[in-house]
Amino acid sequence: MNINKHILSCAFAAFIFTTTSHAAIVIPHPDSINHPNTVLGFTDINVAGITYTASFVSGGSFNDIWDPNADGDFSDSTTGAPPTFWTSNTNASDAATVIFNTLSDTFVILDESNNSDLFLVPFINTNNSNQLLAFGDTNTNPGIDALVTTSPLNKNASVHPFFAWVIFTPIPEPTSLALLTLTTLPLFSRKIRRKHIA
Ligand SMILES: [Ca+2]
Ligand SMILES: [Ca+2]
Repeated sequence: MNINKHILSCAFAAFIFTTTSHAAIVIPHPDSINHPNTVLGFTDINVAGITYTASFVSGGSFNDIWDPNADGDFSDSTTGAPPTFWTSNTNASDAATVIFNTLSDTFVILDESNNSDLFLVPFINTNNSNQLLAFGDTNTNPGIDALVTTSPLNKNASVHPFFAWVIFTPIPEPTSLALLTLTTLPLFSRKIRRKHIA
């Protein structure tokens, strides 16, 4: 093992042991009886006070999901937004840690035939706008895991189908839903009343 690798593995070990997080809830395979260890994603992932659902997308390039016309702008993103933790590697790391811990040695992602738990949570590479960085378990073997920062990846490079990109979607909190109802209902009733008068 060369010195760089050794320093790197020490850094990763420190990272793993100093990060704590709770496990997320598994989104199982639709036929979970025959595919008990295959997951489509997770829900109840809490990062910086917001709760998310995470879904996996197998293979393809970063640009296929977030920047199909490859102009560096996310306005054409298939998710309707930039990657959720694009500008916060702390939050990307926290989100990746929850996924990492929940996958443990138990689960594989999307398709058993891939027998892979390799996932990538992308975040900005400030040194090169054509490339990204990601947190993830970069060893496909479900029994061998290490949460690491990847080497820079080209945004337009297609990855193997056993690589899974992670898409996060915020889940509205019950309180914000209630607030939304409280603030929009009077508006609606005012509109209805006005209509009535007219
Ligand atoms: Ca674009
Ligand atoms: Ca692994």
